[in-house]
Amino acid sequence: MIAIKAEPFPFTVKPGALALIVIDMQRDFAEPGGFGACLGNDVSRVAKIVPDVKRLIEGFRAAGLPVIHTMECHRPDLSDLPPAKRDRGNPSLRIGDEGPMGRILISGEPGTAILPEVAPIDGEVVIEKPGKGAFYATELADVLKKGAIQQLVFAGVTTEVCVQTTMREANDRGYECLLAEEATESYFPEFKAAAMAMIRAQGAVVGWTAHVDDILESIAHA
Ligand code: C5J
Repeated sequence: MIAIKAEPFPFTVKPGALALIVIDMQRDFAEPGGFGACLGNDVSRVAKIVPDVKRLIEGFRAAGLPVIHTMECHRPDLSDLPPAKRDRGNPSLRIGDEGPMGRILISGEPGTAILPEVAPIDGEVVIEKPGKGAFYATELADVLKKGAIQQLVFAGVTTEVCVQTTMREANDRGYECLLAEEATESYFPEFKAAAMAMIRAQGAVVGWTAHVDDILESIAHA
């Protein structure tokens, strides 16, 4: 039996049932001129986790375990962008507007792409999602069912928005969820800390948290 050292207690790995899901590691959230920066955020915080996300991905690939990537993005005609999402807040550029890396958060645009260091390789599933959660209006549930996946390790950004939303959706659907601490980030350190604490509270009410080194050490034997 393989168990990952985790909080609030060890995460027992089910053979053949574990996958990594990397949430929204896109240029639009990590680079100046993208959506994250247009909202006034310090995007260098996201860029800093790239090496840890990369080694987690490489560990899953080396162990022969599936890696799934998500991208927050919308159709060019904006038909999947509710006005309530487009009009929210006061960004310098809104979703769909032309920016320095192409149209903000639009499928196929340069800025919407996953960062090259953590980009998918041939055979890996990429889920394009119009919402914060990766189950809403996507094929993710079918992909997981087809792969007999029951457990998900989470990485990516941002911890308290798209990562936490997807973890909660997955938890309600019966998946066991583990968040990789150094491989996730928020624009707000206090929100990351709060999300980590909320997830593992009350005996793992949403899931577990663990260090990247401990996950890699365990999956090398999975
Ligand atoms: C946000 C995300 N924060 N990927 N998206 O708007 O977390």
